[in-house]
Amino acid sequence: MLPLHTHDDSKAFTRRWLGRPLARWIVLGLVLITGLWLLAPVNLAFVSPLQDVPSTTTLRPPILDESLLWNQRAAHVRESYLHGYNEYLKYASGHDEVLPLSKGWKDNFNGWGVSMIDSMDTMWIMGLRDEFDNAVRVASQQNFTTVSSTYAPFFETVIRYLGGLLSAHALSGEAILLDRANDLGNRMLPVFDTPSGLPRFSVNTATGQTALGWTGNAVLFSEATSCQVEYKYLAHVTGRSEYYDKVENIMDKMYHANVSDGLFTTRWDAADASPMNNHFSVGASADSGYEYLLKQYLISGKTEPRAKDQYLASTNGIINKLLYISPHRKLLYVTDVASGRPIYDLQHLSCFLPGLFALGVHALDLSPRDKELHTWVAQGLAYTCWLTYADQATGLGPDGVQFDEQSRLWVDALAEWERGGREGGAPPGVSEVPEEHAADKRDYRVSSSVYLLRPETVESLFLMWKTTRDVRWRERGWAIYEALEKHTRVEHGYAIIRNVDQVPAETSDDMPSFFLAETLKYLYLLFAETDIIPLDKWVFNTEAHPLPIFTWSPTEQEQHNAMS
Ligand code: DMJ
Repeated sequence: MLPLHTHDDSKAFTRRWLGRPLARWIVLGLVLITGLWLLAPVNLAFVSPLQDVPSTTTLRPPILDESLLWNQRAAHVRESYLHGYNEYLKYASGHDEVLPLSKGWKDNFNGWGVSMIDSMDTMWIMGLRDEFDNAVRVASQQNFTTVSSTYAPFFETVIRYLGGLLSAHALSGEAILLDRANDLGNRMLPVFDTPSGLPRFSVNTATGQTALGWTGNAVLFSEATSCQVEYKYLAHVTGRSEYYDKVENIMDKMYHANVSDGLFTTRWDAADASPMNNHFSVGASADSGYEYLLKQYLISGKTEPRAKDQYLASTNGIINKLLYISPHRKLLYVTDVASGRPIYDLQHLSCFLPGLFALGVHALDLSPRDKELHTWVAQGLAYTCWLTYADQATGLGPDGVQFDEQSRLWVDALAEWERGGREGGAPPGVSEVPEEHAADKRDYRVSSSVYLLRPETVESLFLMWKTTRDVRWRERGWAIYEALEKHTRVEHGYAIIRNVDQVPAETSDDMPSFFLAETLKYLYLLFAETDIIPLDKWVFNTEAHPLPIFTWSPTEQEQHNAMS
């Protein structure tokens, strides 16, 4: 048997080796290679910050198998989904949402189990087949009728339930899910029985009676124009043109409305489809209306040119009228404008917009000028939305911020930069400034400090990553995921927090269904290495439910053209 080396033995062994000329050359060579490797730019980033490596991007040692790392990260998100969903099943099964602190439940969306139906496609995408099969069994028993005097809110029921069922059907092929979607879509049709065809706020799905909501006779732009993707897909798969006619009539009214700059006010009169106020926004009351212009064009296999033309006109209006740049940090943001005056706010809800612009650049054949502009908007806005997270003590983003009134219209700053010969490389609002932890140096104050587990920023990060392949968007998503785990995960699910700039975070007793349906789905898809939902084959509804792109048959197209 060979004797084991002692400490002294090994010293003598080393001396003997280095005494040989060949060994000396080998050692020298290895030292040289290591030295060169350490000086490589990728490694320098860990020693001294390079200018083009923003401090807000998580730096970590390079790893050999990037794919493995990202798939592991996706697996973490799947575990998070299971934690949230299992706690929902344990304490709120059959109800809409779990109350994660008190182990209670609430029925805020008709009591049909929205957390389950809203996230069936998440289960499918994550490969959770047992959970999915159980959900199909439950959904197949659901008759989607409201009890006597209650009304289903049309917009929320469409985006969460109808969108959820259709997507789960499209992904899995389960016929019963289409049957249930068709039944629900049909039960909601009475909402369109208004003089203009703009939908009423809610409907009793047992009796067909409809009701006004908190806005009275006014219909919100987002609520009137965020049912088209779902109903048109339903028309396509069932062959029922009535579904198409009802929702295209609304678009027809909007295409012919007397609006300036391609922008739609937030309130519309159900009597004659005329604008009722002078408030413009891409946030609350408007958001998905703009989103669905592009998405109707894409889901119809680019066979609805009116939707694309309106998208281009509207994005032009957004660029010219709603984009502002902050005075010191030069942050690009999108504000509401009321009676011609900017409000200087940025809502979390508006942070879907950079992702929409990125999708437009990716999917449309834009003119060179539009391509350049839309790319800048996507980058600048996505970065600002991310910074509103990175600036805070928790690393999570507030529901609303109020910018400094010294902000300027972005197009003015842009024109100045172009007149000056495009000095400095990046246009104003597009360079990436560092995060800022001092509240008085941010160029904005937090106006709504809660984080409601909303998806819009991670949705945009997902689309930025998919359309640019710039890994920094992915890394930022990971930083948000880590913050979510640290500050919102509780024993019985995930809980919204009261103040994003306060650590330890104080949680509140709510876990909205869109956390399972959207936030975790977008994070999972951002990290998963496989392109599970390719953007040229699927279109996400505004609740993150992917629906397949289709084309209208020539006869259908003829019928549609006759309508327009
Ligand atoms: C979701 O229900 C949808 O994304 C909707 O379009 C806007 N608001 C919530 C999430 O914040």
